[in-house]
Amino acid sequence: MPNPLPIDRRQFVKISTLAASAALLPQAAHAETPAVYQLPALAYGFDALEPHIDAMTMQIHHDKHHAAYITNLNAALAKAPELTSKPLDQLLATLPAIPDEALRTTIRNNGGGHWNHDFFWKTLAPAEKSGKPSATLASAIDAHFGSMDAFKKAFGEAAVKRFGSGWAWLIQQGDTLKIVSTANQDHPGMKGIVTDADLGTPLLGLDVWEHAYYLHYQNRRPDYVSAWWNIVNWEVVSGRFAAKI
Ligand code: MN3
Repeated sequence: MPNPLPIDRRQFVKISTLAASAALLPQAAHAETPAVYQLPALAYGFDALEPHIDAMTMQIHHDKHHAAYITNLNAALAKAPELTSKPLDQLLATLPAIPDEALRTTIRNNGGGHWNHDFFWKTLAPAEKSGKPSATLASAIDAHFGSMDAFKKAFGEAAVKRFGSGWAWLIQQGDTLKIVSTANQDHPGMKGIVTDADLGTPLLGLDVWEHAYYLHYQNRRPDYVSAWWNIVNWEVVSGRFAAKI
């Protein structure tokens, strides 16, 4: 008499595994969704930061430059889907683990570009909403730099002295505040690239690429840096700081 069982155990295990995989599919697809990066909308109009940053600069900066970083990042990740499971900040923190040098460089430049710009837009506000640092952040700035004016001077020097394109940053490292600058689209969290140590959490970042200011300020980067203080969103910056203490 033939075996009445329609499937043997090995087949059953295989079918069960397939069923389990199918059940997991929607979850897996969901987990991958954030890796397809999209251009975030600004919380204010292109002209909202005038006269400190002009509307055309904002529009080109956001719609063309930032968009291009995202397009290039998505194109790179489409060829390396195994990298899409990591949130962007973790991907940037583990760049040396990407063996393909061309891919690593593309993600360094464009992943950094996306992260830095997303952070930058959120750090800005129309001048009438710029506000002030929280009391705890203000006292930490006083303690680390002597005064708010001394902090602005030191930060401005880091921004102006960054040769070529790059960023100036205020970083919180434990209970210490530091000013650093990075080249190109490098991000302070790029371990093994920008730094071997953990630099901490960026609180404030200033884009000093010429595309950020050239239409209005031309070669006068120091004027752009001075004007930029008028449109810092201190509520957001203070919130980043408060979240760490
Ligand atoms: Mn830029």
